[in-house]
Amino acid sequence: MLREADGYISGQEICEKFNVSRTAVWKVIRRLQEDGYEVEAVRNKGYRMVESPDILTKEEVESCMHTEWAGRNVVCYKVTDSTNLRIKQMGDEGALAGTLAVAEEQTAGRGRRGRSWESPAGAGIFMSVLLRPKITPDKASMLTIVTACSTAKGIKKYFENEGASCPDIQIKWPNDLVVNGKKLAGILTEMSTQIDYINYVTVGIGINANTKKFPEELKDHATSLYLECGHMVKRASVIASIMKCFEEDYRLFLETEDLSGLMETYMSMLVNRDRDVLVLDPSGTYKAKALGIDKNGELIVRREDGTSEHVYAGEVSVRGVYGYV
Ligand code: BT5
Repeated sequence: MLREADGYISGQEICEKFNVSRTAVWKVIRRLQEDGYEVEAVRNKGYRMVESPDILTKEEVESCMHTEWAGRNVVCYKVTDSTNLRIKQMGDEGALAGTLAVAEEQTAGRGRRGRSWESPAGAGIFMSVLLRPKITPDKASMLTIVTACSTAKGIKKYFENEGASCPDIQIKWPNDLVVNGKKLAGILTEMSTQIDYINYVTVGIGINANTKKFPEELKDHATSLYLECGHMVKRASVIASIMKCFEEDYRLFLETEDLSGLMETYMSMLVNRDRDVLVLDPSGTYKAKALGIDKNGELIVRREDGTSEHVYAGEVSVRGVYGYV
């Protein structure tokens, strides 16, 4: 109510809405203040929320969320091993599609193919969402592309709503968001399947939001929203903005079960487009020009002999000829 109110909201109104006493309202206001919310209390006017802190509690994240189903049921952890593992467990236990796990810190943050994701306390966004798409398992890898698209758009929308200018976010196929050639975010899509049936999909998103410093081995290749724009972001609002874009992009994806509705946006952000890349194919690395993606999310490259290939993210990675992008 405080967040949605335009100005002051009277204690009486809150009491009536929740059918509680004035003292109960005051106690909750005091707790919010202890959590870092700046709530002004003025006699004869009521309460007004002046500022909310950058914390990731269930209440904070849910009160920012404006979606229909994605991220409506939020589970927050101060510390957990990996939000992807938490969502997998909830997926096995029958949780609803859209359930979102968010952590302030991960002790075993995971990247693709056994790599790890640096997840220190307090500054990053580490979240995973549970999906139950009625598609065949071979189509699930496209969800990484869908999510990369929504994450980039969601971050841009967040800055737009704040009236601030957004760093130039690009996508390195398939799953990295980059700014100025450095990695800002990564996506990890995992699934539980039968032979021809998806039980559920876990989409994990890691974003360096307010990170000020990276460990030695990452500092040349990693960046954060804070480092790029010079001020802190409200992580709960960023999460809500991404979920809003995701809900729309996911709907578009399910309509055609391919990326035809999203390709144009994805390609407009594709950092590799029209660039020379090294294709790290298990049968040998080769140099090619990246042309774009097809509607299945494969990268179309032109080899030096003029032939084109569609490369699949599950099998190959690409690097810039001179470095990471
Ligand atoms: C990814 O893997 O980029 C997927 C990252 C997904 C992380 C999220 S956080 C929420 C959810 N729960 C999880 O446990 N995971 C997901 P990949 O493309 O394999 O990239 C991993 C590589 O990125 C590492 O080997 C490092 O080189 C680099 N890296 C690790 N931490 C990083 C960070 N915080 N920022 C930038 N680069 C990082």
